[in-house]
This record gives sequence, C-alpha cells and structure tokens, in this order.
Amino acid sequence: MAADTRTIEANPAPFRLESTRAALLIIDMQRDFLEPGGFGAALGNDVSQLRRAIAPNQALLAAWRAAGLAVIHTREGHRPDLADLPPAKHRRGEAVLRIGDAGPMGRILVRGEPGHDIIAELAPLPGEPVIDKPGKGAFFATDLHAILQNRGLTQLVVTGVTTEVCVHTTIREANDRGYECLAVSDCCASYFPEFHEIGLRMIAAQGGIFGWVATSTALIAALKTEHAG
Ligand code: C5J
Repeated sequence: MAADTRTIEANPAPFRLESTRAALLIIDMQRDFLEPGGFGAALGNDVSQLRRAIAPNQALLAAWRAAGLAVIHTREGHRPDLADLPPAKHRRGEAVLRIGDAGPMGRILVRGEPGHDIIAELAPLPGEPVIDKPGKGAFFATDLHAILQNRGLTQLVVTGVTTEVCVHTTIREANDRGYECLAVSDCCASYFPEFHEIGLRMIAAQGGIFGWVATSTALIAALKTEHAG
C-alpha cells in the first residue's frame, strides 16, 4: 500500500493518520461481554449498553479493510486450567458466575469456549492477528508490542469495550510505550454511559494526555477521501 496521510477531525486537535503506520485495534468485542448469559451479564450488567457500538464498528471495519490498513483484534480470557488467572481477579465481586464456571456459552472467559469468541458481526479475517490477553491492557503478557514493532505500526486507532476498563488500560499502556492513540467515540462503549463519556474526556484532556478522540463518521470520511491531506 502506498503511504499517505489523512487528517481526521478530532479532540483535542486534528489527528494525522499515516496509512502505513496505523492499525485498527478492536478491543474485546466478545460474546462474553456483549451477549446475554456471558461474563458481563453475570456481573449484573446490561449488555445492550455495549451492543450500540456494534454497528459503528462494522462500518469502520469495512471502510478500514477497504482502505487496506492493518487490523488487530483482542480477546480477554484465560487458559482452560486457569493457571494465568490471578486469585484476586477470580474472587472479585458477588457474581452469579465466576471466570471458569460453566455458563450458557461455555466456561466464562476461558479460551476456546464459545463465549470467548469475538462476536460474529466483527469476526476477524485470516491474516488479522488476534491477541489473547489475560488482563485488561492488551500489552500485558501478550506479544502485541512485538507484532506492532515488527510491522512498523506506531499509530493505534482503538475501538471496543469497555471504554473505561480494557480500552482505557490499553491506551494508557500504548501511550507510555510511545504509540499515538486515537479512540473512536461511538465505536467504544461501557455498561455505564457516564463512565464512557468521562473516559473519553480523560483521553483528550490536558492537550491529549493519553491521545485523541474522534467519531467514526469523521474517520470513515477521511478514509474515503481520495487525496492525502
Ligand atoms: C472488563 C473489558 N470490563 N474488556 N473487560 O472486564 O473491558
């Protein structure tokens, strides 16, 4: 792909997307978080709050793939023997179902189980790396940094769930590693709308302390623009 730069209308300032350096990083759009009967629902959450991000992600993913840019997906989950599950994470809360328990979509948040899969609407294509992460941040205990470095990818356009947990943790980790991060507001979601709003504001505050925030409309418009600028 020829290198080009596109300017995205964003907060706190325009974001200059460089096609050969940019990856779309889709965080944890998994059945366990987005569908009834999964981990999110077991924690007492209303999954419809997250499902509003599905259609914008589909539109962005289609435009991004059509432009020929890199796509990376992540999934939060654990080994079937739960050896990578910290006891503190396992014990936490008053959940009906805990990580590793059998639920309607298989064992909760366990790799290889149906609930751990990425939702069908955003299924990865062959060649798109899928990062399995045991924590909230996509850099912790994964090979994401190596994959990005090996491919010369230094800009991350981040979408997924949940805004204030895995999206935020990943953007903070990426920021400290020198990546430029753009969060796509309507392609992220939280079980708590107020956390979503504040989470996005925190990214762009203080001159973009963690990065930039843009809408999928602005991003898709720039991706469809013929000329660099
Ligand atoms: C959570 C995530 N919320 N993907 N995980 O437990 O944000």
